[in-house]
Amino acid sequence: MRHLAGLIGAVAFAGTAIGIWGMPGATAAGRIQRRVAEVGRPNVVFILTDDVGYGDISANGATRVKTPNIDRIANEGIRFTNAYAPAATCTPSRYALMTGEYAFRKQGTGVLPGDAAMIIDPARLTLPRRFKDAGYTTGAIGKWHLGLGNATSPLDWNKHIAPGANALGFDETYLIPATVDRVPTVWVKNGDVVGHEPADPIQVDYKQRIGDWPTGRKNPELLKQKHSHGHDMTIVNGIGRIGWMTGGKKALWVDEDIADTIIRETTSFISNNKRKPFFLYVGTHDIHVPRVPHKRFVGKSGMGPRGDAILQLDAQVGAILKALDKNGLADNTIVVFTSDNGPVVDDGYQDQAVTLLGDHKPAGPLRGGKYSLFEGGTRVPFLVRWPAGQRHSTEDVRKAAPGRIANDIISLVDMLASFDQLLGGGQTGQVSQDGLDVSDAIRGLGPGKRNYSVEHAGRLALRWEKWKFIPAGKGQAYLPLTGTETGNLDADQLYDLDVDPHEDRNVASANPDVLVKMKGMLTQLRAGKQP
Ligand code: NG6
Ligand code: CA
Repeated sequence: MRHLAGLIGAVAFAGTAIGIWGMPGATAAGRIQRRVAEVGRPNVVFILTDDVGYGDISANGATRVKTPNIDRIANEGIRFTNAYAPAATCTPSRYALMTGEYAFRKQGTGVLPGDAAMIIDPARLTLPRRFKDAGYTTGAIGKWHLGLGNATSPLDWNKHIAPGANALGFDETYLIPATVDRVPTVWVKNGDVVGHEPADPIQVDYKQRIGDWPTGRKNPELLKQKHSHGHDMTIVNGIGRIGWMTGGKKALWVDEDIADTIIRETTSFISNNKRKPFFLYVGTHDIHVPRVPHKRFVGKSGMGPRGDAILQLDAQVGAILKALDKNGLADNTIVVFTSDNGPVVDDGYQDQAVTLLGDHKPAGPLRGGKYSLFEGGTRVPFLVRWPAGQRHSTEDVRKAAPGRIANDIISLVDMLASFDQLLGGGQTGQVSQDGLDVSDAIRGLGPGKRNYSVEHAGRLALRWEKWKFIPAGKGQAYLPLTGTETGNLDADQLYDLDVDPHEDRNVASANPDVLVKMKGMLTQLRAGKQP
């Protein structure tokens, strides 16, 4: 009898628990829509930093450099320890974020030159398009690096440039076309070069020198920051770039002011749109090369320009958080802070990053960095704060406290599917879809649907549960110019990340069954199937 009573009690309890969630049931979609119905549609500020490593912020353990504003997002929200960028370089990572499709499925999605055509088809569903379709105002400010214009004619910087980010669903754009180390070194606002003068046309070439401006190769004495490798073409603002350009003198950005331009544009976007839901994508230049922070930050980290750029990045985040506070938007705005790929110390300029690094560990406890198949290549900071959505009522089955740490595996390729759920669901099935719905994890009600992640650095590796598999492959094991351990080896590698987060002890031969399973998963994934 006692057993039976206990059983009935358990059933009754389970019944209550289901009842709490009402008819959409305990699905992520049901829960998130209920929350949105309660608190109203949240704004989203998605801060995608450049080359910031897992260990580059104090929230993730950095001690030599302090990032109080970035850490505030973690302290008031959730800090993920197993979040992945979809690739170990910028363009493929951002492609996957915007489309929900891994870049390895599409040719031509490697790191792009500054005059490349846009690699995303305007006809497909994208992250900004999903928000725009839902009635949001959408903006993109900062680094783009997904190409501009179409492939049928060469990019003309002296005319209105289309299609560009605006054709993918962004209402307002204010962009660094590619990277700051690539020409042209100008801002593009809604498809037009800011400060362009018809009398001084801009010409850009990535194959041969164009115009008569000095180059880093011929006139190194003109450089204020010398290159260590590459970056020896046209000199702009005392810095050698990738590619050649001439013209547009009034339009050229001043590297030292880029962070302040991002602050100006983001804070005015936020205050202009405070009365309607918005999605704002912020691509910081920091902490990519060239690292030339404003003089307010020079010398402040004791780690040279790379550390100073981290402080400048923290100030940009601080300004964004302050703008949300000031406009009364903090409670129902989802703020994400993450990075497009892992860290690199020397990425082509002599900026003292190597000599002043000391005991700072850009990738934290992880091995490798940008360009690498090891965890440091793609495991990135991911902090998310949504006070109204992460504050759970007492009925919630799993409660999240502010400052919570989440170990759930998530990927930036999941953002389209996850925000789709937030907006009511149902649209992401339209496209080839690698993303999974991790909205529960983002709300602190995890786990999300993901227990694996593809790691893409030229070729593919796989994280699954606690395991990391890097298939045997040729290629350099070490890139001497950047000091990167690539993860390439002539034999299969398997690591148990629970006990060996730094991927030092290859346990492939002791775990043949795990290897077979993970090879099978990769085969499925390559074929476009969920494993
Ligand atoms: C490399 C550049 C590097 C950086 C990278 C792209 C050289 C020698 N190196 O080719 O400096 O620009 O491309 O970085 O040119 S990313 O973060 O945009 O992917
Ligand atoms: Ca990058």
